[in-house]
Amino acid sequence: TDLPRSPPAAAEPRHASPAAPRRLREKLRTAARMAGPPARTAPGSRQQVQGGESRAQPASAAPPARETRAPFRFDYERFRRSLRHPVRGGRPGEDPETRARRMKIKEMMKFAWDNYKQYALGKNELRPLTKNGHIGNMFGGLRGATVIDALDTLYIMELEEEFQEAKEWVEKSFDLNVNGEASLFEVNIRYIGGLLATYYLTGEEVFKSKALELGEKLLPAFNTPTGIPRGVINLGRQGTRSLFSPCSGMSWSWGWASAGSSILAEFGTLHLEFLHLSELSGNPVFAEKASNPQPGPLHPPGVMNIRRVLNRVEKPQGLYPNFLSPVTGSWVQHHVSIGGLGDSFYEYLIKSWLMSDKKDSEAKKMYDDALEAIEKHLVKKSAGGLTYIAEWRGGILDHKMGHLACFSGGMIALGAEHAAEERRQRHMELAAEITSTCHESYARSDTKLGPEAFRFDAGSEAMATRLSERYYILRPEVVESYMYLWRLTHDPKYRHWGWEVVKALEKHCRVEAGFSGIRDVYTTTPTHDNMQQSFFLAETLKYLYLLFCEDDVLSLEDWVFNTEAHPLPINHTDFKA
Ligand code: DMJ
Repeated sequence: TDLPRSPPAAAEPRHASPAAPRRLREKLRTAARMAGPPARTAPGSRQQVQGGESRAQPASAAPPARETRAPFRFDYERFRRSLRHPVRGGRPGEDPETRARRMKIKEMMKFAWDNYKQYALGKNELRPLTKNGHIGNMFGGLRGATVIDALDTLYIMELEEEFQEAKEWVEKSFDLNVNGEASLFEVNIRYIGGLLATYYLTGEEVFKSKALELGEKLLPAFNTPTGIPRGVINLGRQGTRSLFSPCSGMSWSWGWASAGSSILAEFGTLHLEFLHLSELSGNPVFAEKASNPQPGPLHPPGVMNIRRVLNRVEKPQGLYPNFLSPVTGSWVQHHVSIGGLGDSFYEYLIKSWLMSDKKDSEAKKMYDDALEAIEKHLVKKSAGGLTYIAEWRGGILDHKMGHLACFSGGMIALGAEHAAEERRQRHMELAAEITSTCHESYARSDTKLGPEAFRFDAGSEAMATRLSERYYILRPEVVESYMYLWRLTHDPKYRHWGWEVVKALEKHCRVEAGFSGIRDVYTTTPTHDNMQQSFFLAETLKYLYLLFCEDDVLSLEDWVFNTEAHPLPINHTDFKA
């Protein structure tokens, strides 16, 4: 999803996480990491909850993670041996044009990185016109969003020197000791996702330890009556509140979200990363407290619980609305979208199943059912024959697709690949048609870049009809779908379309000191928005590069990409060491 970059200023602290005594929390953590007698509180004791919303539950101890007294250690070498393909590198005998195109994209990445490094290193994003840095308000005092987002792309592209520069910044300057309001979703997909992916690719401990430390800071967001996390979290350590940091570890709903609700694409886009946090730490707390059947204030349930809540609540026509109350577990209003606010929830269902080596049948069923409802109620064909996915507002269709919704071509193709024959064909066709519609939204503009949203009403076909929807901010979703469709069909048109995007980016978005978004795709002399988004380095350039790589570079048999294009490994359950 993609959310307004306004501060959660209007949000009152509706929910306060419990102030767990620091010593007890540390004991619980140690107990979960090490075998040995788990820390226990008195049977039936109740923890005091601030804020009045959370149910007080009997506190029980966190279970030991392993049946051994040795501290848990993830076996990285074994993991590397489990991969079926090399992770990067060109292959001998490839077509020179493909190689040249890939090298061009690598040069774009170097240009984007070098300018960020020169003018904005340590800030979150580069402002390429004014040649300075942007901090923004999504990351709660964390810095270096572009560094973390770029790490795995630099590594994959074999930009060794630049990768070392980024790594050195993480080692020396990436400070997690911050105290500010962050988007749980954004910190998870960009920072946790970027750090995890880089650890898996390189085996460098610094990335793992930073990911785990940051992951723990996100846990208090789950402290709600239902265990559905809130969208905004103060990254100060829970239990360290003082006059100077009164909100440490507290969580809020976004001020703009209906009635204190949590957003489907936010709480639904944690699963992949949180399962890996548990895998790498040996601590079940991120996934769920497996042997703690009654989660409570000191034992907020992990991400697995989110599905339980979703499976309990009734879905209108089988569809998932975008706003859910973390207090009651019911929908707050009926807006359904496969674009912003809904998008990556669906993506994470199918990818959870793939990441589990197709063992997580619950996720697969939720995905299949959701897609069936979407096909039935939201997929439409325009008068001109273009297939699109409309939005749904309490039963009324809004005939609009956001740029964000264009990821769905790739997602549906990925799911189709693993479906039974009849479904496979139907879904592959649907994926190709949606991707083609998204390509039309680019092809029908003067810049050959697509608008933020396009409509199919009042005679319009795949074009923005409102001034406020004509901008392009270097988003990846369309090239993301090209990459999946290319890998799954090898139809050369996807590489052709990807190359058109490269040319358009060079022509309209490349400026003296980096790449910038543009304010209007329907003019050949667009003005720039002065922002090089971190996802341009994490996603747009990575997907373009992969489009011109052999299929075994970050093979889809070994990796799933999180929603920020950070590759996380599939758990090959049949691998014998
Ligand atoms: C990225 O941060 C992620 O792809 C997210 O899922 C949606 N928005 C941006 C890119 O457009």
